[in-house]
Amino acid sequence: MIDAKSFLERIKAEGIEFFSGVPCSLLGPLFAELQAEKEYVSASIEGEALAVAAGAWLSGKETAVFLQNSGLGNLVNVLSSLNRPFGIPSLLFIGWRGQPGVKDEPQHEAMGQITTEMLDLLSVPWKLLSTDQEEAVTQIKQAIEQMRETNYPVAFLAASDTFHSKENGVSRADGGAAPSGTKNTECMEVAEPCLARYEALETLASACPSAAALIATTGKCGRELYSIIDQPQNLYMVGAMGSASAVGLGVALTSDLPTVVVDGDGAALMRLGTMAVVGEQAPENLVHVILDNGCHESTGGQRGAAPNVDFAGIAEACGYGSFHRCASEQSFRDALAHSFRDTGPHLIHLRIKVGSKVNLGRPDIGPFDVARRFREFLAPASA
Ligand SMILES: Cc1ncc(C[n+]2csc(CCOP(=O)(O)OP(=O)(O)O)c2C)c(N)n1
Repeated sequence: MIDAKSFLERIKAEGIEFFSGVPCSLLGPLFAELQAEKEYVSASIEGEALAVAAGAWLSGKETAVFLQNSGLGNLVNVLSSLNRPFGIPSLLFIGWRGQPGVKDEPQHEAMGQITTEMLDLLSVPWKLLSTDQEEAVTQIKQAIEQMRETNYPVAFLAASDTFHSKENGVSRADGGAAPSGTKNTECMEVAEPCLARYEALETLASACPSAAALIATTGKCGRELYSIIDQPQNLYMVGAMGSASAVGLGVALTSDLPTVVVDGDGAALMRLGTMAVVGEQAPENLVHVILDNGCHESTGGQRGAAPNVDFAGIAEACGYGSFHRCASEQSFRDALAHSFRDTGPHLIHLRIKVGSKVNLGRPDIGPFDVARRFREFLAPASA
């Protein structure tokens, strides 16, 4: 295994000065170290990370971008129409979820199988990163030479257990300190957040009309909802990070039932444009709840792209019918009651504490069956 801290030092010694990325739990120890770097940009989506790195290269720096292979699709446009024509190199470190032969979650299977072919198709040379530190550094020296010659990114795939951290654990600890500096804007409820995600989901589950469809975002949100209540109208978005609100929009536009999207701040930022589409389409039955802990808690608590985002203000600007800023259980309950009573779309921005249920399991119903159960609930007979 490679020690993340000294590995990063070695990369820097080779001339890589600027870093960007979107967290991956396989690279958790590396992200923990990156957070401490002044020259690290926590991006909202992988293509943005690569484009920010391109900007840094244009101003004279050499760069590395860190991501999960589930975000490889989000890189394609930037790779092919920015890095390629402009001849801009970068080192890519990609956590390889769903690596063939390695047991992983179903949402990682398809991309795990085609990751190397995707890179081949995009003409990105790649190597499996050695788990031996010295060998890995040799690989990286070669890759840096190669990217300088080809003026194009070179990638490393990191299998699980490639990195460890002497100083940081794998879970909350590897996110470093909890994100600080959450701004109390005039309109933000001044109180500190008092609910954890699990408690917020319990409150939500108890306040939802029995006929409401519930779509829970990628990561621990769906897993926690499942552990609170598993029911046919729950859709656990195990993958497609950022797409819960778009799926919810599709449901709300085509069904009369109240439709609740439970988003994370990281996921909402990854596809922020969807809020404009929700505002424009204006489905009256959509309740969009953003549980904002200011970090990517599911992958280790890395600080998010923008801890001070006023999601309610964005909803207002996008034309949502109502928008609520909450931090307490009571204000959340009030916002939910209002949202289930009045005409939407509604946005509830609930600031929550960092932290997850201990010994959290995973749904033992797979995504294929969840989708059919959900569809049968919304449209009996068409599943
Ligand atoms: C495209 C893509 N990039 C990265 C990931 C890895 N990933 C899974 S959950 C998650 C964090 C989600 O953060 P947020 O939405 O704020 O929810 P929280 O975990 O804090 O509840 C990340 C980065 C992913 N699944 N897909």
